[in-house]
Amino acid sequence: MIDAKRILVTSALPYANGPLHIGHLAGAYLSADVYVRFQRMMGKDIVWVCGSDENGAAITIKAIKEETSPREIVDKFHELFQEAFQGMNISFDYYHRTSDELHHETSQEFFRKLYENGKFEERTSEQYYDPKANQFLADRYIKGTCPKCDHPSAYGDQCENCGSALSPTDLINPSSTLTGETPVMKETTHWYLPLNEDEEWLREWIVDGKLDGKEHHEPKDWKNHVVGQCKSWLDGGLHPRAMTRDLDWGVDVPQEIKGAEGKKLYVWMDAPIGYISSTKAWAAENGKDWKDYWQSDDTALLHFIGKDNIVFHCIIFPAILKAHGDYVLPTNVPANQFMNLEGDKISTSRNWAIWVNDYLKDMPGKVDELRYFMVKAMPEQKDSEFTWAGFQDAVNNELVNNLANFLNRVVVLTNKYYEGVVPEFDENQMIFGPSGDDETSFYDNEYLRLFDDLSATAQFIRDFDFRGALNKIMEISSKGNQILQFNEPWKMIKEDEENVKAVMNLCVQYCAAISSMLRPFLPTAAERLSQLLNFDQNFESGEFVEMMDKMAMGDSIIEPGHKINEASHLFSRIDDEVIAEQKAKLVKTEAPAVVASTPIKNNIVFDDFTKIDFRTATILEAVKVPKANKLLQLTLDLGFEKRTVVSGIAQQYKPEDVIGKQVTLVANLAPRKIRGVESQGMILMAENSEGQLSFVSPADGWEAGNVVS
Ligand code: B3M
Ligand code: ZN
Repeated sequence: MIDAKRILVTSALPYANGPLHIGHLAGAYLSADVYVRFQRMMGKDIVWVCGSDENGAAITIKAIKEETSPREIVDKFHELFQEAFQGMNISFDYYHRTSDELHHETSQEFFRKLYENGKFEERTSEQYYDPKANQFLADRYIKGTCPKCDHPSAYGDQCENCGSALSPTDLINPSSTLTGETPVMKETTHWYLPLNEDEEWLREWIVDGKLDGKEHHEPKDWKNHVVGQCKSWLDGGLHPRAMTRDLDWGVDVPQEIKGAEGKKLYVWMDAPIGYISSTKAWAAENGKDWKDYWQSDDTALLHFIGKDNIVFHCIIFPAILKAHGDYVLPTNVPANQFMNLEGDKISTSRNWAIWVNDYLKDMPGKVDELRYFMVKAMPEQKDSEFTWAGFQDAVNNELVNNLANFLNRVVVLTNKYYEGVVPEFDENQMIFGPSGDDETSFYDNEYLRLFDDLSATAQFIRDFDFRGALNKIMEISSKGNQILQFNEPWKMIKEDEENVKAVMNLCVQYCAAISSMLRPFLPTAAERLSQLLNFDQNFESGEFVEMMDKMAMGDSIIEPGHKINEASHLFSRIDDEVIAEQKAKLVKTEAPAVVASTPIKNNIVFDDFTKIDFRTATILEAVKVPKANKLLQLTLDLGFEKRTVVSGIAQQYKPEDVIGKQVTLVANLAPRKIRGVESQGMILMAENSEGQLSFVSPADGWEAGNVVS
């Protein structure tokens, strides 16, 4: 359990290369939101930071695929992320972005400190290189078979299937994700973090909870699957890991360092430092000292992530923090496993996902319903499953038939019998408890039982067991329904009014308790329930603790005489048609080999085809078209004449790389002005499903000007 003076919570920075889906929510965001909202209710000094992860190959490859710039990609998704998080009531204290200048400065300061303290090993070695794309291949620029689990598409830095940290040279049958080419080896220099030297203290820290010989955290508080993964990496032996890359997008290696030109920080070095820069930005806007949260032993640091990020948050980032020396290490990394969808892995590339932005558009006003089911099905200890049928069942049979039914009956009956005024009651009044066992019990016993259930719910949350906590809240609601069922106030009102007063008063306390504890999970519904009870429970500064103290003393949460408002429904059923519509949207785009990524155009007749004059040609010159980052101006040799042609290949090919290339030209395409340049024809390019381009060329050394038919 966390009992530090301050709590700093981070959630994995989503890569700004694709929209958020429910798997992201299930991993690093919804669990953290429940935890942070609860700790705010407890009056804790807690800060929660996140931001968009805008560097690294994930971004640049997307930019190439969409024939645009990395800047346009990150701006698009940064905005989409904020819409999605706000829509789902994910309540970060600060949401930053790693393309921000403050982040670059923070990351460079960090790198400079490690460099100056001699924490890096500078190494020149042979690295995979794609001669066609003129690009060194690391991280997501290269993929191959994972040496650990045989997954066919492991990346150069990690296998997303088994989570293993890899290096490009670990991959079996590697290929360039830019051009598909088999890479060659080429010398380059990088700065390595000698993780092998950290093995011993990392093992003691993770397995024994000790750091520098002192107690750091309770090892049993860490999830078994997190410790298990870390142990297997440690047992496999850690190796020096390059902390820089040959890239043209990301955080520059501080330029005063010799050999830094053209080098960027490895994205998994700068991204976690994004937590620090986000905290700095928050502190600056809130008059706080960020060092109180990152450089003080009074702070407990918690990383909320998905299991594919464990190695980076439990091994690599802690090693970077330790190498710096001024920073705290995480007290816990309560990583979730994966949420699957309708029997298959969620997959962005195969469009097998429920996109958060789409859900918010399709299901307006159903945010708490999704939050409810996502917590209920949260992959806390093992992978879990989202099914639309399960979602509908949870909403209709739990939120509507259990929770809303109980709350509504209490508000309706209190208004009916007492005009909404919470009745006085006789403390010695005997009532049937929720178990409905024969002997009745005192009101006080039942009220104390409610207090115990609330306390148990709070402990589940502190233990990062959000499913257990939500289940407990629903159990309280079921008990409330049972109290009504077994005491039957609608009958007793004619025979034993004292009993009804005690029963209805107790049920109002149940409603107030549920409303308070629902707040971290279903903030909108909890707020609306507070309004129904006419009972302000904002709890932003610890009032929840006061409420629990009152209950422990046997005092009512809502005093007799308090007037509640009229009933209104908190949740409505979800119809089969709505579910059918959502399921129909789930269409997997299979791997390109199965379906043409672009449908075949309508048939033409042979005469149409003969009108086109295709010729072989050789590229003599190539220059970038000014202010057009996608275009190259080519000078082509047709043997009998030269042509100027403008082509949209600049994202993938540098001018100097296409000189001498033999291409196929559409020679009788009417000339047209493109960005002020007259283009006299068009060269043929093939595009694959990843958006990579390839020339359509005759055999090497072929004559220019030959007819192609
Ligand atoms: N951008 C997300 C991922 O691996 C990655 C997390 C960074 S947290 C510092 O899916
Ligand atoms: Zn693997």
